[in-house]
Amino acid sequence: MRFRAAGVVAVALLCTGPTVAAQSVRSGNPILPGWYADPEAHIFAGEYWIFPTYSAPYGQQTFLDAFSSRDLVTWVKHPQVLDTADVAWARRAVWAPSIIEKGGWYYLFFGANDIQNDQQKGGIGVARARTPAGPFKDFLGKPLIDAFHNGAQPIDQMVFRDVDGTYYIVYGGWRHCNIAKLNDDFSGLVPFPDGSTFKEITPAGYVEGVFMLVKDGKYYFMWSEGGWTGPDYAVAYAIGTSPFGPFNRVGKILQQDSMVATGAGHHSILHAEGSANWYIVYHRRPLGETDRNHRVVSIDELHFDAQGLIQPVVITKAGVKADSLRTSHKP
Ligand code: FUB
Repeated sequence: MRFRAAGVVAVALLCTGPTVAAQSVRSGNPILPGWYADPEAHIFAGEYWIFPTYSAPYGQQTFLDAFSSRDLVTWVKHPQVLDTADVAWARRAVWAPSIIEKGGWYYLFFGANDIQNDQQKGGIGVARARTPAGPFKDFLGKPLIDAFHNGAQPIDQMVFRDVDGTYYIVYGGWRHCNIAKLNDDFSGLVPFPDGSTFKEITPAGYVEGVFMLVKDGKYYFMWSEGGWTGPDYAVAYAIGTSPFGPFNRVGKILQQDSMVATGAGHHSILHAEGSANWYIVYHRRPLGETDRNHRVVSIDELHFDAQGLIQPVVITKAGVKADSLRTSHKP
């Protein structure tokens, strides 16, 4: 099913050629149809992909849809790439997918069941498939992380590949964030040299929704803060010299705008290697919406200044210009 955002602005100037007209098309916001949240955006095999949480009451969050695009404007829905029917231990609250390709497999890490204590079954699981469109099947038959460590609820994971090729999982709700090292086939965790498996790297203000990237030797640690059910949900960030921090808060980069939307948070960053364009993909609540689950996925530009600081994001209804992977980016 192909979808173009309702707000798509096609400013095709009458006397210009097709190139200018194509560049004038904008994505509009939101970019995905329906209620979705916690989007993680990627580029796989020459296409943009977004993996969001299906933002419904917990009992209905039993699957994940994915979306692909060649230009950030037209999105194709891939329904139910993961279904709890294929994950014996997961029954609800399937949240915040994080996906990474390795060795011909796509690994999808997800939270399930929203466990409140170590006696409950659930946590962070791994499923894998040969294509980003799935179908993803449970890889371990049990959660990868099934308990609280350092106070972190096992949700909101992100898999991060460091510049030396080491893969880490960073995750955590309830105001605590841990980092752990993944083993080669993502079937388990490898203890650090000091014997610990989970290291806490929580910056001041952290609530949930961690996203990490490395750029020009700087480790950017971003997170969501405020309550996700309210208007003040926001994204802040810190910069460190390694994935272990220490991460000192720099400031907020994404928040509500009373003219555009409320509750802007739980984001990811999208960037094609060699491109000058950086994007932030996030969820927000349309003006006037107060239902906690009525969240929509949007995209806007992200800018770094000359010192590498992230400039506050201007959230928009127009979204971003069409950006075709085939034409605009160097390999
Ligand atoms: O979508 C469910 C939860 O809401 C996520 O895990 C949190 O980060 C918040 O966005």
